[in-house]
Amino acid sequence: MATEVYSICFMCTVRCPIRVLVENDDVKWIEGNPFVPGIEGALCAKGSAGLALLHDHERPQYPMIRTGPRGSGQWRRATWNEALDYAGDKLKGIIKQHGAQSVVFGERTNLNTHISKTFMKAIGSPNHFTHDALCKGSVNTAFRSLTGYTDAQVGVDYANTRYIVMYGRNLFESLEIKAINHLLNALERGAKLIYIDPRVSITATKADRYLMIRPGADLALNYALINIILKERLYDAQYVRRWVKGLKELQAFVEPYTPAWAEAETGIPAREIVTLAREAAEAKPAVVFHYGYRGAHHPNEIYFRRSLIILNALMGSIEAKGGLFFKKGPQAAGWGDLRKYSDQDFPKIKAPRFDGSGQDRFPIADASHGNPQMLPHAILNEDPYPIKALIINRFDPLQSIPASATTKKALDRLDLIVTIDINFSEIAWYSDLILPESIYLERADSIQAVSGLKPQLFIRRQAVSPRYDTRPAWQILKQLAERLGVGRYFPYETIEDIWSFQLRDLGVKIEDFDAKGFVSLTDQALWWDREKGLTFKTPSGKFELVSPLLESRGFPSFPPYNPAPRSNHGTFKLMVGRTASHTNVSTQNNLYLSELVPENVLWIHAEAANRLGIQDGELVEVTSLQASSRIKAKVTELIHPEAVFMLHGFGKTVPAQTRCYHKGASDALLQENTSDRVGGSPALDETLVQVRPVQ
Ligand SMILES: Nc1nc2c(c(=O)[nH]1)N[C@H]1C(S)=C(S)[C@@H](COP(=O)(O)OP(=O)(O)OC[C@H]3O[C@@H](n4cnc5c(=O)[nH]c(N)nc54)[C@H](O)[C@@H]3O)O[C@H]1N2
Ligand SMILES: Nc1nc2c(c(=O)[nH]1)N[C@H]1C(S)=C(S)[C@@H](COP(=O)(O)OP(=O)(O)OC[C@H]3O[C@@H](n4cnc5c(=O)[nH]c(N)nc54)[C@H](O)[C@@H]3O)O[C@H]1N2
Ligand code: SF4
Ligand SMILES: [Mo]
Repeated sequence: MATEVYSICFMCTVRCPIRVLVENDDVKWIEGNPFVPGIEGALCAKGSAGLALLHDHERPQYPMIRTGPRGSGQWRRATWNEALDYAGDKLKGIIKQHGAQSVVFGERTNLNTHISKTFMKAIGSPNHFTHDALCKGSVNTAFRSLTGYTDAQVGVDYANTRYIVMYGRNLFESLEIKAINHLLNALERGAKLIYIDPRVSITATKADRYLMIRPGADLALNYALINIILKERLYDAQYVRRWVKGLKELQAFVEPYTPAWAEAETGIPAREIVTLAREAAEAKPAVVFHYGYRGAHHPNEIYFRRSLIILNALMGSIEAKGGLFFKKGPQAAGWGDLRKYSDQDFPKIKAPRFDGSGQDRFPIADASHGNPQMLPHAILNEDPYPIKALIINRFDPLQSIPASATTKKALDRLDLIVTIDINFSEIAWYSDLILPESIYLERADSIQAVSGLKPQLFIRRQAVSPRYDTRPAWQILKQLAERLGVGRYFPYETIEDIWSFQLRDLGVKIEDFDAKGFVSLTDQALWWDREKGLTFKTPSGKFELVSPLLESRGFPSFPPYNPAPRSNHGTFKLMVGRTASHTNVSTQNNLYLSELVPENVLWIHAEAANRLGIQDGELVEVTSLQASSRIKAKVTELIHPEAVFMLHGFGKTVPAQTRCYHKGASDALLQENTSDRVGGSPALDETLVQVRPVQ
């Protein structure tokens, strides 16, 4: 008999609600949860490929202890007890000799992050980091500097927008299903989409207007847009008067940045810039200047992201239907809050963080996430102190931190690397111990509260039993904590214990999820009153153009524009991005997805290719100051002549992943590890490379 299990997809981080058809403890079918507005049965290619992941024998099947040199692929099978004892003993020795701060835990934020944080607080180390800075740290800081909220507390009302401008937010490839469905509906109703990118992405092909911009010059475009909007009084005067502080300063600052000036910097004709400003203003306040998702492109990222958020404020679109909104949580809908284990009382930690997050190095970055790109530096230079052990969960520092040759050198200095993963990732293969997690279809996880206009709760229920000798991370971490003498902070045995702990103050029962797999906490979209009810969390309670957060740490709110470095004939800016058929660095070995997109290629402009004697489909060598790699060329007119582009996540070196082994090139190997020191993100699209044909 087939049963239906409502759960949450985890083929990528978007976590769409799903319905799984199960028969004889096997998954027969996966589809989007039909009851969730915006999902209504939809699933992307990656979501469907969860079936291939479940049955993949090329994933770790039991705990493994390294027997040969790191990365040699020599392992022995261990029992869970043996593996956990091994990690526990090593960690105890390291903590005793070097202090708890010498242990770093890195993960991609997930439903159990409150449990990972509990683990680190319990052992007394300040060094838990998430991927956030590598993804959107500068967007986070930009939002905090203007509104007091993080980017995670803000959303886009795609469904009702009338005019949306996206700068390299390649939504139709770098997917969020709900957002796409809502936007497609809005476009059908006549909304306009303007897309700006040095490369003609799939989203460009869906746009009403596409503007090819010189790489790294978006801030110049935005300063010119602000210039015109202020000069022609195209802004929402009532909203701005009521909520925006510092307009005079902004006006004086943008004075020299005219559309004619921006044309020279961006390559976008001045009249196009003026048209964009006027069209957007006509649709206000149902306008979105999309603030982006991966905001890790250039060293001035925070100022670019600030300029986007400022454009929304000028349009009066913050907390406006069809614009941006502040996400409302369970409490805003009259319920209690979801509890977290990480809110227990822990002994105070005195040591500073390893990465300088919220301290000297990145004074205003979000220290609750940290700055993982500092890991290699901190280990290699023992700055600020020795780091000896790394625990990794659902994150791959060897592909997700730029300049991976340096990362590898740093890893060589560690006494212990433990990886919790579902794949033989680059980091798993380079570890001393692999603790394999059960995949999302084989496990249940902590309940998820999704804030928004209509806050909801979702639950990942286990669809089938684990195919192999694997465990959920919440269990692994508790069992490791027990070996370190801090098991008391993990007062649960089963997932039901975790759920009832989480739900205790909320007013929702676990049975409430049964019918549809989720709980809606309100029927009404929750908007704040635009005249009286906006609550910006800034010192003045307003949208602050001149930012105390920035200025108190010596950073200007409006630094003069620095031209984007011009690549000359010999070099190109290396841009990176995603495809609809893969998730960052996770799915390249998936049976179905590796068939759809087996390798990455290097987009290069036809004129440049011609000059260099490069033919379409031929192997080329790409060289940066960090490394050289070989990859096939895709010769095209659809990219700016100063840039080349490759997909992120290829160039794998783990022989156990036979389907993607040595396919394409790794962007992380080529990239420089330089950062936006104000906003906190690495500059992943800033590396200059040379390209030559392989003879
Ligand atoms: N060079 C370069 N670096 C980048 C980027 C880039 O474009 N280029 N992009 C940045 C961005 S935007 C982001 S968000 C980060 C993402 O960085 P990562 O988090 O490293 O990337 P992911 O592919 O999301 O996931 C990484 C690991 O999680 C494992 N995994 C997947 N599912 C599970 C699970 O259920 N349990 C466990 N334990 N592990 C699982 C995968 O096998 C994989 O090894 O990278 C950033 N770094
Ligand atoms: N299918 C799929 N969907 C995903 C993911 C995935 O791995 N696969 N990952 C998720 C994650 S973690 C993230 S962060 C998001 C990322 O989603 P997006 O932020 O949309 O990012 P990317 O796919 O990295 O695309 C970056 C785009 O920026 C362009 N670009 C590069 N330099 C510049 C520039 O100077 N100016 C402008 N205007 N554009 C530039 C590139 O050409 C590329 O098209 O996607 C999410 N969704
Ligand atoms: S976007 Fe696709 S892969 Fe990501 S959670 Fe949704 S269905 Fe799964
Ligand atoms: Mo990301």
